[in-house]
Amino acid sequence: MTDLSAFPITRKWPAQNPKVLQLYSFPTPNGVKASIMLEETGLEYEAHKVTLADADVKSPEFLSLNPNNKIPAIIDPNGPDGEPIGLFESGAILLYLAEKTGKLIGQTASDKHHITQWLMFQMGGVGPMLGQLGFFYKFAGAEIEDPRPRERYINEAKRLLGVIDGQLEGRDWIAGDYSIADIAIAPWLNGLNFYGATEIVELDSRKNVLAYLDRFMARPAVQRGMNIPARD
Ligand SMILES: N[C@@H](CCC(=O)N[C@@H](CS)C(=O)NCC(=O)O)C(=O)O
Repeated sequence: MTDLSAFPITRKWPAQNPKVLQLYSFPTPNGVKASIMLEETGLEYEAHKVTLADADVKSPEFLSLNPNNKIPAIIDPNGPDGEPIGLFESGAILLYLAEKTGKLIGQTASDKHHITQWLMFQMGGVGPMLGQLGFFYKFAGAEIEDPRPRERYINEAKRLLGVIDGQLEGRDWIAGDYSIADIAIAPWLNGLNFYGATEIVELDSRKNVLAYLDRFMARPAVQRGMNIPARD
């Protein structure tokens, strides 16, 4: 019997089946990267709902797995060194799952590096910038009178959309074949709908991005992963 008792998070979110991978997440653009990847690879897993409320994401049990209090995080009871492994940061989780399964990370070493490059572009650019756009355009920051932060992130979002649109010219997916780079990027593009920001960033003028998003959202694993764990 696999024993996950060394991971205090399992006291608040007990594993029903400790032999399978444990996902701690919520269906946000960062959270669904992990669930979509798990659905795409067909790995067996159990999803635990960790809401963004302090009582969950800042609980001592969650912090024991991710001291940075952010979803998603995982425990794989079948880690690479014959021992369970806990991981946080969606990009690290995507790379781990891709390497574990040999899926969605390309065929050659060059493919892998190009996919990693676009994954990092999402982690360092698209995610943080669109996240700030959401704050200053839809959430609490929208009330700030000074227009400069809002304009900064609107302009940055537009610029990033231009980069993605250019890269998608003549391509179905961002780095050749469908990969973890797409699983990282596309949920954030979809998040623009949630922010009510598609018009302000002129998404309609980015025809390659729009077609890409449709292609991504049509995948059965994406449709399942977008709602895991269920919000209620
Ligand atoms: N760089 C992190 C970002 C994760 C992140 O920002 N998660 C948000 C939800 S999308 C969160 O858990 N926020 C809770 C908080 O900050 O208290 C990753 O990619 O995993």
